[in-house]
Amino acid sequence: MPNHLLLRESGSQPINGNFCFHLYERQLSLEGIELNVNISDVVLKTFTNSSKNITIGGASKPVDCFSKYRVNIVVPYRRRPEQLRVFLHYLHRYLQLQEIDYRIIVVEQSPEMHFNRGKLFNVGFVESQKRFPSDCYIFHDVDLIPLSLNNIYACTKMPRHLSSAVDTFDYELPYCGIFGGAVAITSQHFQSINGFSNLFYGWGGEDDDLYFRVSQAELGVVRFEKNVAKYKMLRHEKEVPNPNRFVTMKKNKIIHAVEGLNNLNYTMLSYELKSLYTLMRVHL
Ligand code: NGS
Repeated sequence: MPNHLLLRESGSQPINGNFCFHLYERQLSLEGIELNVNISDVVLKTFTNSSKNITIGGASKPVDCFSKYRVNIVVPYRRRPEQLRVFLHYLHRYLQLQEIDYRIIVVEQSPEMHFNRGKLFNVGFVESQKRFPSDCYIFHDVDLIPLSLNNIYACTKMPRHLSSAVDTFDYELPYCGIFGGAVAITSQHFQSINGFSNLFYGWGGEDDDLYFRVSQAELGVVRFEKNVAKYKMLRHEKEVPNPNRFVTMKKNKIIHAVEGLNNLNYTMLSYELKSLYTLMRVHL
């Protein structure tokens, strides 16, 4: 499996010391970072105060070795504080165990419109590339928790569907083109497919549309085996599906090249470096 993973920007070398060995070489386990699905504000504050090596804005990298993998993790968000707390509490510890050089970026949509997951990812990508560029992105839902440490949070040569074995689907793929949840893709590939569509307001379709874009560009998709790509989905009420999603998907099959990153518009309402994440609040 490690051979499939792309190393961070070519040419990067540790200035002092050595590359990290990472987990597949050390066989650590998740012991010690068990998942707690009820994290209060107080618990998260205690975690923040006690956690070492997370810099303001929610970035971290190993201190005693040079990580082979550097990634920006973008999380679209609105009104799910309980899940965000659980996600941050778990994911920081998980990524630190994996010895990844990472930053967590939360992109929060203002209340006026229906939630637009794809567009929030596009904004997170564009804004992050301006401020803290990375060759590798993970587009990640806040309600998904990776359960195997071997699911290294890095990019592969082909775009990777990370969350292909989710507990709510009995760890099976519900259909072969499913491409939602958590996806890793290089910046170069993401740019080449013109990102996500901006047109999906409401639940559903934007991830299938991304799969279409990736297939059209013949990039291929990779998934790791079931016991590696295992996730727990945190409980939440089912979102109301967007009734227009099939029409939009059909239309996008023609216009995807001119609809996405290249015609993205939004208003940044605020930009804040929180202790455990970088927060971008946007109006779409
Ligand atoms: C499909 C949706 C996807 C969604 C997937 C799984 O039906 O956007 O279900 O959803 N596609 C359409 O509606 C066209 S889940 O059960 O994980 O919420 O990702």
